Amino acid sequence: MGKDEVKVLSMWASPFCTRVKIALAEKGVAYEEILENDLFGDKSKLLLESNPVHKQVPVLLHNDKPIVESTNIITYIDQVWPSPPLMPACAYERSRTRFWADFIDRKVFSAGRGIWMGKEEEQVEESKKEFLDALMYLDGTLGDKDYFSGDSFGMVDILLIGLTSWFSAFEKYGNFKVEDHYPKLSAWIKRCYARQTVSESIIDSDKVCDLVAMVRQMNGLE
Ligand SMILES: N[C@@H](CCC(=O)N[C@@H](CS)C(=O)NCC(=O)O)C(=O)O
Repeated sequence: MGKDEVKVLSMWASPFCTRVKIALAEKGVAYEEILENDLFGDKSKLLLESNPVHKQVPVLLHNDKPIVESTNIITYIDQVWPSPPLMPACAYERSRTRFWADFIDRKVFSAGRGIWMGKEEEQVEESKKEFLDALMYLDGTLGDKDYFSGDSFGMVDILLIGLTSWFSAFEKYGNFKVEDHYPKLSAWIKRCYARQTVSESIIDSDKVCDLVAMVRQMNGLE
């Protein structure tokens, strides 16, 4: 095969795109980022053609072939560029990784959205409980380890850390601090942010808070 051409269709505030960027950085794969300007209005022809079902970013274009859905993209990246591996070697640990990947995909971001988009106090409290409960399980499985699979940064770390740039917004509108509830998880976030692959890809949480405030305003929430 000739030289790999890798492109990421992306949007600056998307935590799902952050995941893909971190995975590529971990693998040392150079890529071109193509930013969508108006994800909620005028989507690009390239995005609509590459992800006709969901019409969402991220999309990885590997030699012009589209791969969609961030967790699926990272699995693909790990198979095409195997070093360093993001999945554990043992079948049992791999199955646990897939379980937590699915758990994060189902629970974390949607609960967080419920906090900052909640109309009634009750809805916000319900989402806050859902979010903190999800983190409780994640904190439990992390335990005293440096990373979710032990000593090395891997799949579960990437999937969760990508979402954390939105946590300040969840904290602001839910009136809580993750650190007060889960110091180990909080230390893990700092540990991950100290990695260059994460710090160069992660979104500025202040900018996320500004965006969230704007979306709330547009929806008559403030
Ligand atoms: N499950 C998807 C979620 C991707 C997603 O929600 N992308 C958002 C940006 S953060 C998007 O493209 N939204 C535009 C839309 O839904 O029309 C993944 O993991 O890739």
